[in-house]
Amino acid sequence: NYGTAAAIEEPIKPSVSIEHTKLLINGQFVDSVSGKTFPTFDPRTGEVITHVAEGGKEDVDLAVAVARKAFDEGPWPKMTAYERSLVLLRFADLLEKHTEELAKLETWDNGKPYEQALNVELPICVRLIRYYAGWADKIHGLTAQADGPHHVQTLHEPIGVCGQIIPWNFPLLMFVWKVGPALATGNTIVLKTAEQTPLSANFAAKLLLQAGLPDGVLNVISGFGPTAGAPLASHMDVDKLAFTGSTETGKIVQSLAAQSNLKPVTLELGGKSPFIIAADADVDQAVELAHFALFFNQGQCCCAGSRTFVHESIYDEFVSKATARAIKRTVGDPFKAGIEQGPQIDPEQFDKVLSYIKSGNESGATLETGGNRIGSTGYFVEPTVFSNVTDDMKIAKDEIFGPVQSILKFKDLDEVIRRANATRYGLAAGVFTKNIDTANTLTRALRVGTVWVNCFDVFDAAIPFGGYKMSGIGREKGIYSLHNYLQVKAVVEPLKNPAW
Ligand code: TXE
Repeated sequence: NYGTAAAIEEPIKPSVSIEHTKLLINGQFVDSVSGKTFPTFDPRTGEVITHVAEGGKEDVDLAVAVARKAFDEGPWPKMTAYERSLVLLRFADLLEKHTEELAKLETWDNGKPYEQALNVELPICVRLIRYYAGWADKIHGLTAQADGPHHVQTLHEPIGVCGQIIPWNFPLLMFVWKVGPALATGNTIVLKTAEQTPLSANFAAKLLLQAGLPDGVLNVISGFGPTAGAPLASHMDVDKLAFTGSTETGKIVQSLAAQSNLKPVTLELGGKSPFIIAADADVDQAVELAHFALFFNQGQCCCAGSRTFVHESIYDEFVSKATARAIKRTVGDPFKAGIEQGPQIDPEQFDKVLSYIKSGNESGATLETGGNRIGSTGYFVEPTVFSNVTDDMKIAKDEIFGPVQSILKFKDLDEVIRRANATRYGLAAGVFTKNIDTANTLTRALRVGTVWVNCFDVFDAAIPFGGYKMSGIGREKGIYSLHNYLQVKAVVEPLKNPAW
């Protein structure tokens, strides 16, 4: 019963005002040099929410020059680490104070359930900023033993001006994942938001200014990939690039970085994560977790458990229960209480998801439920389940990025390890079993950046996240993210009296 989607004919109007639609450069919200703007849309209806300034190369140049000055002349990198930590702590307090407005903007611009934005994502953002505030004054180098009569120390210094490009699936979360560690370590930033979702990051950037961030330390450009993202990736005065998005665009930005000034690049890209359910699993619990692993955030997660591997002994029961769970999923206006699934982000993603469903049907997978658009406005897709999916099908190989669960059958552990690893991606995996040996075997054998055992999508600030293979380079969150934003300087001094 997908009747709830009818609610979108009368979309709930969010009670939040949109104040920041311009580019943030040097502490001021300004028009773009070209004066151009572009619309951002409500995915529930496809209607325009507002127009935002469209940044281009000239704006990126201005923002980088400002960030360069703020880095070279200070005060940010030269402030005490404690003062930087206090700015981040005040920012976290402000995020907490404005949680409802931020969550409303996030749902309006992105379509994700408001309850998810408010109760899950915003608290994670606040916690992550506090986590990196805690690191700011705990960054220090080492002393090393040299063979000769030398005193050797390492200084861990900020890397400089950081270019950061973020996607639309978790606009605010991606914003804090990027700026948290970069600011804690004393860098300055030019960040480009995704063209689909510019609103919440602008609001959050304003809060950072209120928290005491000096002008020019964080500059935010809204705009499109080729015209605003590419000039940032290829800028000669950007010292480091961090990107989250598709593997295809990841290749482009890495190549732009290499062809310009060889700036180091961290990439967090796509995935096709296996979720492996062993024969001993409690089927009801496995169904619920596998459902969450795939359908969370409309299936628009880089780490979505999008290949559900189920042991043959429980396969039929699992398929029938997973289908029942998908049918029960509440889809509708994401501002409505109790709604689990809102619309896909935009017409491109909506068409992409429907075309993969078509491909699943054509390749011989069994469509258990779903498969269609819901309603006639916005980008709502029925929760869809395919069984009898085989490894060679496109739906088992490509990142669909939508609410489409593909259930595959396996016989034994060696076989599922081989099949789970037979992909160009390596972002994450889920393992569901009561057997510790099965869990240990799988956690070691899977070539992925995160293995969630009997859980999924646990995103504490301290847990590193990133991919093997074509899912990316480097890790975000935790202590690991700090390394992306630090240079190591070796300082070598002769010892006058080597005996001491
Ligand atoms: O991604 P893009 P899109 C995957 C997912 C999705 C597909 C396409 O499968 O269906 O990617 O989504 C900027 N130079 N993910 O087209 O293009 C762009 O403006 C510099 C997985 O939205 O990678 C945006 O800010 N920048 C993913 C950002 O890159 C460029 C999240 C991401 O957009 C650019 C999103 C260029 N030439 C999509 N072209 C994840 N890892 O979570 C685009 N951009």
